[in-house]
Amino acid sequence: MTTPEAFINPLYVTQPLLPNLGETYRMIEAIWQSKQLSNNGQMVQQLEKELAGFLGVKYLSVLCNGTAALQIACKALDLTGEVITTPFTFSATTHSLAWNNLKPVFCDIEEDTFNINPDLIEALITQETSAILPVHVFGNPCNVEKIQQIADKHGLKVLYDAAHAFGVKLHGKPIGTFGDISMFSFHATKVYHTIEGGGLSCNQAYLKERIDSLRNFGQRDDTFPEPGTNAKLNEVQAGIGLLVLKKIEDEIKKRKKLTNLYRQLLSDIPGITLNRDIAGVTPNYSYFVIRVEPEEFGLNRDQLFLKLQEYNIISRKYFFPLCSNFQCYSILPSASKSNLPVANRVADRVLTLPLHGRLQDTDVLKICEIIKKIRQEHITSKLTGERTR
Ligand code: T4K
Repeated sequence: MTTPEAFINPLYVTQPLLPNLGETYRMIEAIWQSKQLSNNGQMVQQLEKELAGFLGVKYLSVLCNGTAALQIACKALDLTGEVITTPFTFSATTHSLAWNNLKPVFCDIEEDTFNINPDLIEALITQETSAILPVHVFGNPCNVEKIQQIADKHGLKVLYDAAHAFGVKLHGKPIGTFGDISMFSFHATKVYHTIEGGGLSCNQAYLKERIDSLRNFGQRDDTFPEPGTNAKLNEVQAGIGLLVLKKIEDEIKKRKKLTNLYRQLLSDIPGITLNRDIAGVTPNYSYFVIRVEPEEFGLNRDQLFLKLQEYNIISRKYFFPLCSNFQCYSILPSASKSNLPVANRVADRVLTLPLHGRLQDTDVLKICEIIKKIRQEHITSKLTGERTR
């Protein structure tokens, strides 16, 4: 085996897709000339139009970030009481409920998709339940059909956290068309971004109107029928979003190629399992996630994470710790480890490796060689230790 050296510069889990600087300058110049910097200007309106087209959704509102978007979606849907959700997600999903005085009720996840397990949802429904908040984790669509059947049967709303699922389709149907509202994150770490930003898609005009009013202080013309907040996206970020959108298809193509290379090179390592394309899904290759089984691999996920850092490979433990194990939620009855065995097992084993369009094939080759080398060295040192004992 070759002995790969550490990367000279850190290899991050992601790097933002950057628009051409000349084009960015011209975009900013146009905004300067218009002197409209915020409050639903030209750029925001154009971005909403183009994104709705790209995402194939009927209505789309852009907001200042995905977290504020989720918080506003809870209000727009008049959610009350309890909301059934997944613990295997970024903190923002659960926090958005708590910030609306809603009680998160954690449901365990599926072993293969890491998404909420629809077979376990009904048992968690009470008189207080108003909605289900599933997450399309790493861009893999949830079982939307089953979730909708449950929601319809019990009169519940469905709010999807589609933060990772920009451009994903299921059997040709755009991901943002399922449920009552879907939230997309346009953060710099996402496959598509507006530096910071978020989007809410929905199929009904009254919801779009309510979202647009809630993000703008609750104002409708000169009236204030309800209290809102300020969650608007500004013109410069919307302009960046328009430029990034031009590059998104090429970015996804590059990520697909790198993902396939990773899969090819990591497929035969004992104890490493990989995420696969799911039948009927048009993926966006937003993350490359491996699952480390310590008994077979030799090292556990945390050991591998630290070893990779020695080689300047900065992976991420998405999503560890589980939201249900946060100090602020662990007291909830649904947060108990016995209620969430799969989520707890998965959170201890997953690792997200670098994936973005500027990564080279040679980088992926080297990362995979390093993972193999780390395992080999561990096995060799263990054997040597046993022999000398
Ligand atoms: N729901 C879900 C399921 C989510 O995953 C998220 C966000 C949300 C809701 C909320 O959406 P937003 O309110 O954020 O729109 C990151 C992001 O901050 C967060 O947006 C994201 N999920 C989460 C999964 O990941 P960190 O703490 O991992 O970010 P950070 O700063 O460590 O970035 C990771 C790597 O990316 C860095 O090592 C370097 C690189 N990077 C990052 C930034 C910000 C860059 O190269 N340039 C940059 O500008 O949370």
